[in-house]
Amino acid sequence: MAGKGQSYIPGSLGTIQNALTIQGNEGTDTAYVDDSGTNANTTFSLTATSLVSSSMGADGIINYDETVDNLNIKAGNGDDTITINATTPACRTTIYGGPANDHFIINEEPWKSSAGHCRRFQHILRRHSDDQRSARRK
Ligand SMILES: [Ca+2]
Ligand SMILES: [Ca+2]
Repeated sequence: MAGKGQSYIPGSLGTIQNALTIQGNEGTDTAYVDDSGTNANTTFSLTATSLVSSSMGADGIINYDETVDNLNIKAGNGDDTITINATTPACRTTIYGGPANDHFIINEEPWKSSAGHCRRFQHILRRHSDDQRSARRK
C-alpha cells in the first residue's frame, strides 16, 4: 500500500490472515487500523514496526515503518487489552479503546514524543489503577 495521503483499513481486522505491510512515502502519511466493528474481547500488541491483534487470523500482522507518520488504532466494543511495547519517534501513535473496560499496558514511554498522548495515557492509567484498587477492596 503506497501513495501520498491516507491509507484506510475499515471495520474489522478479521480479514487480515497474513502479513500486511503499510508503507508511506516522504509526505505525511496517516494509517487507520479500524477494528471498531469487533465485539469480542480483543488483544493488541504494538511494537515500533508491527501490530498484532487477536482479531486477526493466526498469521495476521500489520508491519509498518518510519515512512508512516500517523498511526491510528481503533479497538472494538469488547474489553480490549492493548500492550504498547514500543513506538517509533517518526510515527505519532493514537489508540482508541472504544467502548467497555479497556486496559492499556505500556512497556515503554511513548509519551516522550507527544505531550498530548501523555495526558491521555496518564488518564487511562489512573482510571485503570482506580479500578484495580476497588477490585481489591471487594
Ligand atoms: Ca511519510
Ligand atoms: Ca473496547
